Amino acid sequence: MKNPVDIAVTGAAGQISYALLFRLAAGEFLGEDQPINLYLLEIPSAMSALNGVVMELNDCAYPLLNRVITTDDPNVAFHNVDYAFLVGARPRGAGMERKDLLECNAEIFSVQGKALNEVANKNVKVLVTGNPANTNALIALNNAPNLKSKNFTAMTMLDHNRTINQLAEKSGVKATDIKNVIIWGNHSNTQYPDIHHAKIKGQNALDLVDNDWFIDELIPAIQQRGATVIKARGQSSAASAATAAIKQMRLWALGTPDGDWVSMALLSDGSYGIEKGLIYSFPVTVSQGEISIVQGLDINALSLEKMKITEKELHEEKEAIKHLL
Ligand code: NAX
Repeated sequence: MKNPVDIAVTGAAGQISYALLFRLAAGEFLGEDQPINLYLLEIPSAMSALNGVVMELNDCAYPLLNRVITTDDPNVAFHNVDYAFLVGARPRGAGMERKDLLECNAEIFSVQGKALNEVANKNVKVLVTGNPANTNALIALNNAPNLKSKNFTAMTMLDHNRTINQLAEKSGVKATDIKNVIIWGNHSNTQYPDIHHAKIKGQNALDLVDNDWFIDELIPAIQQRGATVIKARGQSSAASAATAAIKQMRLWALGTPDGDWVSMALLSDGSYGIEKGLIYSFPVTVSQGEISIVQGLDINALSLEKMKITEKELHEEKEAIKHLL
């Protein structure tokens, strides 16, 4: 048996974690020969609920689950961890402005960034799911000067998967027949799901589906998908978010398949003219744990306009919390 890897999950008593933890413990992330230790972080008022989740984890008698540690202290939760799923965040409360939401999450993610900096494994991979995910990731990485900025990504894999699914449904093929979709920008309703480079069974997607459907239906459907799920279910996406979190971290750890890319939000290096220093979703490939932004894609005027809209929103989010960076 391999040595256990240490995995932190924050917001561990929340609904995404309830879908995530059991699948991590079952081996869906790193495989069925990789034991894990789980470090679960919550706020004090949620510790009782978290203990209930741990009882259930233990009741599964998972062969791969070596140890479970629960805590409300980030310095304990991130001690030597190899992977950190930052799921927990403050939801928007009644009467809360967007700026207030950004600020109180900025506080949470600056504390967690500092703790990661101090106590995590220097190669820790940090995936931010908690919203506003891109800007939360920016704050965490800014508070972790001893870690490489490429150790931080925010999650746009759910948006990526949603786009694959809608394109597969529209063209009557399986999700595995779809390749090379892209989510550009922010995990918000300004994101730009782009299928100009997408392939359906190897053929250009836009030769097979109508351009008007892409513009008038697909783009808004993906931008609004989170709200559509809430309307139907009465709660936000949880199992699909957990699936996306496992997929993003797994591909980051083990590499992307040949001939395809995925979308991840990471620190912009200026690729495609996007402002450096924003956490922006790009098409990426991963090899040996290193993420590379796919270069050289043709960007038409429509795409450029939409990429700039979501860049502007991220710029404004960064401005709103600038004093905390
Ligand atoms: P829940 O409200 O069910 O759970 C969040 C948990 O985080 C709670 O148990 C809370 O006590 C905990 N928490 C709050 N502050 C914390 C802190 N400082 N340290 C540790 N734990 C803390 O939310 P859930 O549905 O699980 O969603 C979690 C986050 O994911 C939300 O911010 C949500 O908006 C975001 N999402 C992001 C998605 C993405 O694609 N990036 C999609 C799904 C989801 O909407």
